[in-house]
Amino acid sequence: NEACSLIPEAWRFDCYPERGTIVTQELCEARNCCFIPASTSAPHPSRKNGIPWCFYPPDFPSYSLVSLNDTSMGFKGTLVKDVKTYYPGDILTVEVEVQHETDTRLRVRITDPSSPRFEVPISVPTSTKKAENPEYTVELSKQPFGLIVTRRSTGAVILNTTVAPLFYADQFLQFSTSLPTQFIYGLGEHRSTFLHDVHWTTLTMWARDVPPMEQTNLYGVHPFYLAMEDGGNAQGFFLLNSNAMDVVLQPGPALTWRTIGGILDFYVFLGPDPASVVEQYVEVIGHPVMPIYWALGYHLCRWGYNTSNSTWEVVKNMRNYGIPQDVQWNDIDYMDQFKDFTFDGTKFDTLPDLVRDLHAHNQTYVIILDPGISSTQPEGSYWPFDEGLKRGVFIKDSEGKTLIGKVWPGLTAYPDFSDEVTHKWWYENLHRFHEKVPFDGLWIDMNEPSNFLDGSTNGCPSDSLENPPYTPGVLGGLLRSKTVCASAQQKLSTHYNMHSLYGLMEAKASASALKQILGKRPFVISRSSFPSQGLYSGHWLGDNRSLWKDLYTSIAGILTFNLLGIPLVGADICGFSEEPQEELCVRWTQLGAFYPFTRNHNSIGMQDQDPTAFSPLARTAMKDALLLRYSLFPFLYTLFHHAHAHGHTVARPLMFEFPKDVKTYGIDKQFLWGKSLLVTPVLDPGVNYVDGYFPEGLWYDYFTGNSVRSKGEELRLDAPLDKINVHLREGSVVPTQAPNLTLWISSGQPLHLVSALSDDGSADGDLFWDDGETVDTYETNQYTYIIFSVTQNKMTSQVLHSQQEMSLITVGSASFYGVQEKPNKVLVNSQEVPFTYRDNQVLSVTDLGLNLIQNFTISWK
Ligand code: MIG
Repeated sequence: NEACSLIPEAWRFDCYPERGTIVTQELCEARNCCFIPASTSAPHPSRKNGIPWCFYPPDFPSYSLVSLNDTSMGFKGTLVKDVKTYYPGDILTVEVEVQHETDTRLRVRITDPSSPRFEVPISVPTSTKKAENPEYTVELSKQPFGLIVTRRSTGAVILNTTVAPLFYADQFLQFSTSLPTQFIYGLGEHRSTFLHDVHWTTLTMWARDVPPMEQTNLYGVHPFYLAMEDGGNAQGFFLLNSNAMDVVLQPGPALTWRTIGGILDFYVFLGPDPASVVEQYVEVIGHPVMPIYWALGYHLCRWGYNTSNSTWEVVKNMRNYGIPQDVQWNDIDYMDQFKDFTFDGTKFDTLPDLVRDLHAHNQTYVIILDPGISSTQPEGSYWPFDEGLKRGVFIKDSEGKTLIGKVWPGLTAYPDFSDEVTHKWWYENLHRFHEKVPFDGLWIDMNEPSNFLDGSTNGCPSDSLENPPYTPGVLGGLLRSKTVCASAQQKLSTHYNMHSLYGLMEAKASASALKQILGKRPFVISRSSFPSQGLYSGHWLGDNRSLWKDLYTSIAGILTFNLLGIPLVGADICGFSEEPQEELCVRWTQLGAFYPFTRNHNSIGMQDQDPTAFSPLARTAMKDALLLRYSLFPFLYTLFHHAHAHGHTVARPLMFEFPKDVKTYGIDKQFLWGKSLLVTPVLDPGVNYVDGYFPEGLWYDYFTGNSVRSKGEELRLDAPLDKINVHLREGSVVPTQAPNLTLWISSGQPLHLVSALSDDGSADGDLFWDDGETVDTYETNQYTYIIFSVTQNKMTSQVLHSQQEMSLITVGSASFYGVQEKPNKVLVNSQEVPFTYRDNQVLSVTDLGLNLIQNFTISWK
């Protein structure tokens, strides 16, 4: 067929995505598709990552648009199709609704007008007024139906779904679009480079407990991408769907969404810069919460401390060595036979004392909780299960009986967090346990939910939920693989629809319970995640290994989650599984000091890897890295405020700040904090230097103030084992504090302001400050917000908001990098003060004692 061979390989859309079938010409043609063996790929690539041999012809039957009406938000049309596809449950008439929600946000919903289908139960903004000056235009192709969205200002195509047919069957919904360029990011949770590879990559989404590896579905699900257009504009796309799905990237460049349930409900974001795309996305899914201050301190954890006393020992050693630590954690070994809401009365008999000791030292304590509730305890001996059963909080099997799986405590039932009744029960459990062990935060693990069995002790029925006509490329090949049955029933819907929402809903229940118990901002770290997760928790990247490769891939993971609206994210510092290595652990602690969430965690049976376990040299290097983090707390805290208030990223890819510089697009060995601080970690063994890319401009060594001017080039930096390279971008002011053992202490210290002047002598920065733990201080005006700006030899602080009862810190000192000539005098609020000036153009003043909430000036002549 000539029409077939005219389709370039890069634009062939797979007509036979089923795995495990050798696609023959016969099978392919039975689907009315084109069959052309491709030289460079196997007939049925097991991971479907090659050029498809069987692909849709241009005239493949699809929907046509038969009517179109204006609505208050845009328009509504009806699509019909007369030929059924080879998937059962074809819905031959569907409705498409295009809503011009804002000038930079378009929403499209394709639904079944004859019967309601599952929709993801997260709250999204509702608009009632059509956008007045949309930055997009929407064009429809009638037959076959397709949607073309372009950027009004440049004509760039944002979405073009005419490239392949639309499918809308009960358990197979699919559409494809062209991409503006090959530069595409997001689509979590996967282990990959920050920049995705469009050369036939299938990214499967379905929450799964598995140590992160390439090309498989992992713990969380995030159907959102950000893509770059030629010229440096950015666009975003979000498919609001929780069913198991494949996302296929191909070199067209093009992308296919293939999901097995729900509806097609998606958002297009116009940016135009990458940061605005993320802001617009976060506006839809919800802004991440402001973390409690100590969440930004150093966290120490391991699986297998084995006793409360040995946990305590480490805490004491840390104090003795003067290494900062805010939070101590325990893993499942604190529990009595792995049962939630219990602790081992023998090995962990001193746990309550340990927690009291932590509190006495202004430190906090976090426990792990798994969702599985032991179902085999003698009746009357285990309240969580007895009471849960009574209240009907557990997930049911397809026959309505409590579904039983198996996790650490043996046989377990799974709380159904889609039910409010379960939230109440969860809260009561936490409340009762908190009376015994006054924990401060929660680590919710295993919430994919994980199951050591496939499905349940009774297996799963054989029905269309368990064996859908098409199964995405989930690890294990079955939806129930290492989780509960897809056919299980939850309050809101079947597990088939709800599975990947489990971590989100457990986080919601946990955060709300903690808030009630403690009356403070809840601290929750979750393994599984879904869009909106940032409203309730942070995330860690799961079971990495103590390998250099894993040190490197952690950066892409952290940047991706920042783009997904979950800025409080970190990887297990020094690696979870495999034995720790000293040099790696030092480098990892240096990089980890710049993870938004900084936790050292280790697997059971491995050698200790907390900083006190190493040689004095290594230990000191780790301590220095952590002190550096603590000194930057005011800056980091302010970045989290901007994430909360405006949807900004905290750990930020270079391309966000330099979208016109294509050389930054693939960078995932370096990143920024906010717009200002460039982190260039060592990621290789045995070296004392590191190469890093510096976008065009002036950069200052954070520690010395020495400047380098880059033309947009790679520079080689000294990096002995005790050093991590950190540079300040020209034009920034960063607030810091003298570090100490805990953030409680250091955050009471006077501020030191570091200004890195640009060529024209200007710089700006800001500070958000509050009591660190009260819920919603921003919303209820209990905070201070100050901007600092430097121009023409003068720094001005401007208090934009100050509404704080408690006593405030002072501004103690300031340094200015890039002051080109030695001043004759320096004035603070027009009073002359002593100063120092070094030949590397650094001007410093100390002993200022300035009241933070009064405007001040520092000037020099
Ligand atoms: O089946 O609680 O990812 O951080 O140490 C393993 C024990 C269960 C997996 C978590 C890991 C944790 C471990 N958990």
